[in-house]
Amino acid sequence: MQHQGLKLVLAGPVGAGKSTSLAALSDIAPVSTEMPLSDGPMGEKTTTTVALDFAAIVLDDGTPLQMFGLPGQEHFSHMRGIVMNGALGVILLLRGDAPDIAADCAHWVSAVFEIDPEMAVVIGITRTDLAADFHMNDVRRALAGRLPPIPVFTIDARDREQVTQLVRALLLLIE
Ligand SMILES: Nc1nc2c(ncn2[C@@H]2O[C@H](COP(=O)(O)OP(=O)(O)OP(=O)(O)O)[C@@H](O)[C@H]2O)c(=O)[nH]1
Ligand SMILES: [Mg+2]
Repeated sequence: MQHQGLKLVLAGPVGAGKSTSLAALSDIAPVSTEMPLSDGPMGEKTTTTVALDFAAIVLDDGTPLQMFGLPGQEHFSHMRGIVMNGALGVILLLRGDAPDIAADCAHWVSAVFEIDPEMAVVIGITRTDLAADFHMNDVRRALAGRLPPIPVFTIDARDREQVTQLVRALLLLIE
């Protein structure tokens, strides 16, 4: 599978922008499993991923990647190990406008390392433009003492350049 590209996974809670960032990266529409949100729309977001997203991507420098997005809902947590199997790295997306980003961060970092304690991870905080009081320190505190340190960036999941930078940061950890 290596010649088809390194396998990377997008993880994180509902609405963090996993499907959005994969669509931003990919020239063709990713394979997706979107279903209507059963509790009704969350703002502009009307659907949620129920199994996985997938896109084969070639970065501008020619690097081929296989990228998978996880479902954020806890209901589908059994998909995480299946989708992460064979992955070399995880991009953890967190909502900057969440009520308790430190708790989200701690929860998702544990969920990823529970599946693979050696996994390379970078964090992207999305939706900070919508967050009245987002503080990077809340995230740093949730990660305090963790070795190796996990790089953290703020990104807009709709912006291809910003998502690409996050992918490159992850590839640097893997190399
Ligand atoms: N304003 C703003 N909106 C953003 C930003 N990043 C992502 N979004 C929006 O946030 C929503 C993210 O939704 P999805 O991409 O479906 O989220 P997901 O992580 O795939 O969620 P599940 O599949 O339900 O787990 C979309 O409506 C995006 O347009 C940002 O930086 N700013
Ligand atoms: Mg999704």
